[in-house]
Amino acid sequence: MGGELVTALRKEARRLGLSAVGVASPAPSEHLGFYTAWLGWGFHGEMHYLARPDAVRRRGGPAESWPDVQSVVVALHEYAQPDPPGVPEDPSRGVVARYARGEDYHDVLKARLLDLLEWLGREARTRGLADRVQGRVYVDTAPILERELARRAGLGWFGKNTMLIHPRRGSFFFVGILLVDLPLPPDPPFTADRCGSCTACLEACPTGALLGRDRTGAPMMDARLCISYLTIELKGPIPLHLRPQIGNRIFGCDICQEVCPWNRKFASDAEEPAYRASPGLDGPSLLSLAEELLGMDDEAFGERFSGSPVKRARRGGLLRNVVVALGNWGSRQAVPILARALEDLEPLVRGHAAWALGRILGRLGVPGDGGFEAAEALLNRRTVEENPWVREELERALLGG
Ligand code: B12
Ligand code: SF4
Ligand code: SF4
Repeated sequence: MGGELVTALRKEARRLGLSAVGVASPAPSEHLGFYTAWLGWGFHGEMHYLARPDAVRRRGGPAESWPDVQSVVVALHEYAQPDPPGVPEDPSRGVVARYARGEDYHDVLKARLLDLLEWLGREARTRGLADRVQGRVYVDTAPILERELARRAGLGWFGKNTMLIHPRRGSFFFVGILLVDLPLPPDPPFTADRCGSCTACLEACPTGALLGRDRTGAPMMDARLCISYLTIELKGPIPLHLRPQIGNRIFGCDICQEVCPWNRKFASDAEEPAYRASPGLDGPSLLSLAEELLGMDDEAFGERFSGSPVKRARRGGLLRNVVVALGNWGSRQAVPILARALEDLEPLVRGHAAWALGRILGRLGVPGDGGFEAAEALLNRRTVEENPWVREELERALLGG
């Protein structure tokens, strides 16, 4: 009986636009030990919310979040889309990771899961299985090991890039969790490792964030090195040696997914219109975006990016990333806008602008085309700059980066 309901549930999920659904038992986590070891190595960097004791405890299993849970419904929602022509090859344009080009997935997927919960309640009543079904919906909104549950629900394996990979869909999807107080027959867990001898993601990662599998088979990442962390989660300065590696990625990173043969073979453009790129996030010109951001205060930024994942970086963080990308472009055309960024109210922006001008100076030399203007902007700022970290960046930049 429950089996028929799950078949109907999958059909309804497809009708709602979800890509795949699986059911898992709410048993305690098998990966919590790995998770706490990962925290112990410090690989989470400044994502302190991951290490809060209450949040670690709740990762011990879905019942820690909601004691009434009897089954876990895991849904995948695809967001794949092609890069716009010319991107990422053109260094004068910024790359926003696919997941962040459209509307915020937290809202989109949560709404679909609430619809699914309502449907499940109606259906269980009609079939005489329960008078009502209660549930909880989480999309990255509670301390739950979402990917472990997805694997347990039979939806895929952990690739060496640490992504959950579905054998016929690749990995460009979000994971959403619906806990229900209705017993449903669980799907068999996905036990195979389909990466085989492939190491494409490990080789392609520009910062060496992917460390391969440990003895137990768990793929490991030092998140402090991941461009996604550096451009979204890190609120302070980006470590010097990692800035060049970021290239023109201004929000998130998809490289270890782009090179994965499972995405090359199976990822297809998302059906969900809400995930399509919104204007300005589809390979924007770095110069125009920097211009736009420099002309905004925090409030205007919040309005401009309302409903977009990009809002998470805040104005200063996004501008920091754009300024780093301008330095990596290294063109004299970037000098005037970087000279403006050197006067920004936020020290975070001024310090990275100094670095970017230093890179251009180092490349072109003082007498070079644009080199003189870069040196002049740095020297002018040095006479008035009071922030010790920005002063340090200025001194280094004047020595040519
Ligand atoms: C923190 C976080 C990040 C961090 C750290 C990422 C990481 N790999 O740990 C940063 C900021 C770097 C990040 C980046 C991205 N993220 Co993120 N992130 C999260 C978040 C909030 C928590 C993940 C976490 O706890 N990591 C810590 C590790 C230790 O736990 P884990 O990844 O869940 O699983 C580990 C164990 O299960 C273990 N394991 C696997 N097999 C086995 C076997 C055994 C025997 C054992 C013991 C252990 C074990 O290995 C896994 C990886 O190390 C989740 C949402 C959530 N609540 O789960 C989203 C989530 C993982 N992110 C997601 C996405 C989309 C991204 C990005 C693609 C965004 C982008 N384009 O920039 C990148 C991808 C980078 C990458 N290669 O991982 C999706 C992933 C969907 C998928 N297909 O896998 C999630 C699930 C969000 C969602 N709800 O859809 N993210
Ligand atoms: S998202 Fe980018 S930086 Fe992070 S592990 Fe993958 S390739 Fe490396
Ligand atoms: S690129 Fe290769 S090793 Fe990396 S996740 Fe994909 S199949 Fe696995």
